[in-house]
Amino acid sequence: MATKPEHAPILAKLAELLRRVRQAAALTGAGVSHESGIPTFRGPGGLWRNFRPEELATPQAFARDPRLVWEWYDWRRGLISQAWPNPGHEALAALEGLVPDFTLITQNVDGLHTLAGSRRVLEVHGSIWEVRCTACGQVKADRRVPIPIPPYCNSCGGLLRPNVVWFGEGLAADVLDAVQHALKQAQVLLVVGTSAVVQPAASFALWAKQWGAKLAEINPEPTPLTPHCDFVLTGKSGEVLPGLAAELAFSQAHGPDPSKKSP
Ligand code: BV8
Ligand code: ZN
Repeated sequence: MATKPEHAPILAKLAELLRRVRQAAALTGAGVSHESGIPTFRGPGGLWRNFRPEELATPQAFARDPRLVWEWYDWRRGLISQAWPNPGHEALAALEGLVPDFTLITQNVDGLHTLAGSRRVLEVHGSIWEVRCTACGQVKADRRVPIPIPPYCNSCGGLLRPNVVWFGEGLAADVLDAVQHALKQAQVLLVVGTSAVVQPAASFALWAKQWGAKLAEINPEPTPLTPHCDFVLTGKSGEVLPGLAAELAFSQAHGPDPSKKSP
């Protein structure tokens, strides 16, 4: 997918900045998996049986009806098991190899960044491919599709839950520490495919900015973060990010491309 003409000067400037920095990070949301066929939370197709995620991804919903919540997660696990990383995931994995110190912070639980080859990934909302026993607390990888509904712990017989962070639940303290460390170091933060409404992840970009990072947003739509961003690339991550990775690789190999000198 060729770079949109209006993006070329912005990509050139952003690549030039990334060429000069040691530390950078990316914060991704459901939008980066959209081109892999996984519905976003708030976009069209994001609903399941007319439930909103905020109604199902909660401890209360699980306590009230664990079978219903597991049917939703089983449906999503089935979708994700058929999905492949898209060029946006692959470009972010490439950026990890191009920027000396690159951390990928994701709100997504689908595991596609790791599948695309990203190694330094912080899954701030957990993983849909892990289960946690509500009785003994044991966490295990579980890729059964379909999964028994509801599934029980084979150590203690307790009811298993998805090992994700639900609304009203806190993020894991160690993950939050690692996020803050990465954001304090980052000289550039790419914000990709997130509507920036869910807290505390929606505040990560503003923390990074306060700590001196330049912000670059990649999203087909404006978000509450857009006015705070130094670079705004309006488009799909699977179409924009490969151009950024290519531009950075080129400028690292040859120095900035004089034909693309930004005005
Ligand atoms: C917490 C894991 C306190 C599960 C998720 C009232 C009651 C209770 C809580 C609250 C409340 N008001 C506020 C809160 C806090 C709440 C919150 O923020 N609510 C929102 C709705 C206002 N937050 C919490 O509850 C958090 N915890 O506050 O706990 C606490 C603190 C300490 C100790 C104890 C308790 C926990 C939030 C985590 C919830 N879990 N996911 C699962 O996945 O099943 S959230 C889930 O939704 C995702 O993980 C993600 O984070 C979020 C969706 O956001 P996005 O990823 O941005 O996706 P979205 O669909 O919104 O947007 C997609 C974007 O992509 C769009 O902008 C679109 O334009 C763009 N796009 C589309 N296509 C593309 C694209 N971009 C690029 N390329 C494309 N091709
Ligand atoms: Zn158990």
